[in-house]
Amino acid sequence: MESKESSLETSTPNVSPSAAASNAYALGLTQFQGFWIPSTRVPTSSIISFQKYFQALDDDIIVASKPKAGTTWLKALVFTIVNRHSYTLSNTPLNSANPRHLISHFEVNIYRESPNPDLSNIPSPRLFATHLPYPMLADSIKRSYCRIVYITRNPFDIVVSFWHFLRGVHNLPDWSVEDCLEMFCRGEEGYGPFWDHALGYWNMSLEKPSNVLFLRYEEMKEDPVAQTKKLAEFLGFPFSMEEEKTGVVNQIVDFCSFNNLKDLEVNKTGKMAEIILHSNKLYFRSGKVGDYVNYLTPTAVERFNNILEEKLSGSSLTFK
Ligand code: PAP
Repeated sequence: MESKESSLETSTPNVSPSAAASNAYALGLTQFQGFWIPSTRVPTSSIISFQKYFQALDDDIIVASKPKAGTTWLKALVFTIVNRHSYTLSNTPLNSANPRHLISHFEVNIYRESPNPDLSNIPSPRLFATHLPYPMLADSIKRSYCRIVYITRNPFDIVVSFWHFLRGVHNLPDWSVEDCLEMFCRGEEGYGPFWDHALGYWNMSLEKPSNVLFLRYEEMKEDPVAQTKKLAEFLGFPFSMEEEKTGVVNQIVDFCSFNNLKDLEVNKTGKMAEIILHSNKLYFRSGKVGDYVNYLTPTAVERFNNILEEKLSGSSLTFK
């Protein structure tokens, strides 16, 4: 499905940096069903419509994430794995469309554009995405056997990635990375708190491992071939021995890599108009693990780390 998505999930077109530093409402966030929703971009009415009308099919595939956790990468991989018998890497739509245009978000695109869209003509398996936390998913998803792939990332890198993104989209020269981190410490960022978002999917991945796969950006960076094989297996599109022998997995990994995607013309110069116009290239900044050390002081890291430890205590979920 073609979408007109931008992925500015936590902002309004007129963010006030000083107010934003101290007040989630100034960032256009609304507390809804226990999470902070960027309601100027994602009206709560579209979430309610999604919850009310979406009818999951057992072979649906849903890419779930918090913004800046690796959504673009995971969408590229899922799309390529599932469609590899329909498209070669030379003629895949990914050569001319940013991954976020190929897998639409329930809340950002589909149910914002229409309260009860007809999704019955989408070829199977239908691919969807969401930034919503697990508790906010439509009940039909929770009752079905559809597959959810969740990606998370070291939250410090998410903070830095998000801060860069927001500054790139808006003119926010005075909005510091410390202000951004403060938001995350309070759990008042879009779709936050971070810990509750991650815990929801983590717990479901333990409870229903054949329906929820929990991936980490860092592990994908460390061994993308193994993680891509695991992903394909989970999605029900495992690689054959023949494909492994002929290097198909490596080719897909290389195609979906940061360096390849960022150099595609569509991602270098393409733009996306939604509430405001912004460039596809904002989704490809540095693609590194641990870049936060260049932006956050050890004291700031320790402060957020202590909060995370407390919030995640009692669970088996940890972040290095
Ligand atoms: P979104 O949820 O708003 O769509 P998302 O794709 O999750 O954003 O995050 C963008 C981050 O993923 C950027 O991280 P950075 O700011 O730390 O650099 C971006 O560079 C990174 N990214 C995008 N594509 C890839 C890829 N193919 N491989 C690895 N990282 C990627």
